Amino acid sequence: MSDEPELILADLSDDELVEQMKDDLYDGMGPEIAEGTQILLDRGWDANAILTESLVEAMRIVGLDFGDGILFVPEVLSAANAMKGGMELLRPILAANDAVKPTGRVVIGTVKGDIHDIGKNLVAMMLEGAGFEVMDLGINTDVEEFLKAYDEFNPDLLGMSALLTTTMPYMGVVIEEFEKRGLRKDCGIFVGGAPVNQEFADAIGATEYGGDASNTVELAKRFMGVNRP
Ligand code: B1M
Repeated sequence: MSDEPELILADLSDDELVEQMKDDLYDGMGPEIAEGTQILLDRGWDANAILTESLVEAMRIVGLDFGDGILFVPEVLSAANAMKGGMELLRPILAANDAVKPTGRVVIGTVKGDIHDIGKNLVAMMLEGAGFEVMDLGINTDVEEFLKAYDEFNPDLLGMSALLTTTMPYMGVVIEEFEKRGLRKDCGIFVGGAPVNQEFADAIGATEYGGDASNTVELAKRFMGVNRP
């Protein structure tokens, strides 16, 4: 048995709790992440601040250590699962905005070959919160699935996420196909994900590059204002 006193998350100050949550996410401690998230919510924290200051920041550190060979896939997966536990609590808050009329329709997916979905889920959640109707195609989405969703859902926007340098070129494949079929005039194409940048987005002819989830929502709202007065 350890002599260490039991750590009670609720006894920590806000700053201490945020630091502890970063450690816990790094260690893949799902229940502690859910508990910490709930405590911050109960203390009146904004859902966005909880996301950026604790969950996303912790995942950034996980990514750095993964890149440096300090962490391996199983540990990263546990961290990702722990993060999802926190996000589930934030989802209803980020997605709830009853006063908002439908702003537009979005089809979103992580592109073929790529199974990273945390950032894409965050973008989808926040778009929902801004009143967009979102059809989420999940991960590993190929061009046929994007086209089928376009036919079924008639979106104003198509969103693609890629986290790997090897999968980001596939966004260009999808854009080219939409272009070829003359679908671009009715549908903006947004791209994002950690390795994507403005230069790449411009090179493949995307309508917009979303650096993070809130910036993407702002761009999407602006796009709707400009294109659908
Ligand atoms: Co992966 N992985 N991973 N991984 N993983 C990265 C991306 C990596 C950078 C880690 C590293 O080496 N430092 C590296 C890629 C290197 C490269 O391409 N050059 C990498 C690698 C190599 C791999 C594997 C190949 C590892 C292996 O198997 N050997 C493998 C690939 C599997 C595959 O996809 N085929 C793999 C697997 C995994 C896990 C399954 C273990 C797990 C994913 C779990 C999941 O998503 N359900 C995982 C994770 C968690 C990561 C890191 C650590 C974190 C990603 C994340 O969730 N970030 C990541 C390192 C990193 O990115 N720093 C890494 C938090 C999230 C909120 O941020 O997704 O960037 P992000 O989203 C942001 C913005 O980018 C933006 O808004 C979001 C919120 O603000 N955004 C958009 C995202 N999509 C958008 C779309 C938009 C607009 C904005 O418009 C539509």
